[in-house]
Amino acid sequence: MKNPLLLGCKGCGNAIVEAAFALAGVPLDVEEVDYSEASPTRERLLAVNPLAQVPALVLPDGRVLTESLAILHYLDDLEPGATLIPPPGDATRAAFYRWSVFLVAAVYPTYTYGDDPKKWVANEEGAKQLRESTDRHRQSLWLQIEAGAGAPWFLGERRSCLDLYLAVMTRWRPGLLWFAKNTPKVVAIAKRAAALDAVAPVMQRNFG
Ligand SMILES: N[C@@H](CCC(=O)N[C@@H](CS)C(=O)NCC(=O)O)C(=O)O
Repeated sequence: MKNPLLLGCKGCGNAIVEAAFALAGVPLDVEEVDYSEASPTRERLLAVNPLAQVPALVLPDGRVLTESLAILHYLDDLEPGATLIPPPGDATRAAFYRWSVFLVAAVYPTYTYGDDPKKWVANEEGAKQLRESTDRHRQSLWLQIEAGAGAPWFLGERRSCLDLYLAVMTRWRPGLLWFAKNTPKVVAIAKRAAALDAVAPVMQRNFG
């Protein structure tokens, strides 16, 4: 195996990683897997990532990297010129730390527990409540992100992989209409990032 291999599914968080590799100009192979319980490719995903989540990256030497932000840090080490992460000493680095972890540690779990809520609670009523409460909580998180957003990129003049998270995550619940109405700064950044030459084909493949 010559290139890193990314396990992912269409429209999932692996699109953030794919976009970052494209921006960095690092070749990447992609393998489609489906994390759902009944899927024939779930065993394959579990063998790579026991958490059964995508993205999961297999490096050419066999090492495995999971967690989107960890993969982006790895890629930034490989290609610091790709402007994924503000370099040490940059004034935006503290904001990058804050909001990158906010996206993966606050926003992402609302999907983990809300996408298939039956996994986590005893009955249908509980599942309905968990779906509603995680959907509601996510909206309040996005309003905080909107309040922290700069222009033309999230960090202001400096582009970063935060913009890629926004490009992909605004395609998920609560949906583009909600984002357009409630988080116009986030949407402007997301659109700008999705239109980058390297990123547009990734968006097309995942959401087209
Ligand atoms: N913290 C992880 C979250 C990854 C994640 O939740 N991915 C979703 C797809 S977008 C997934 O695999 N969901 C299936 C599950 O959680 O069981 C990351 O940042 O990579």
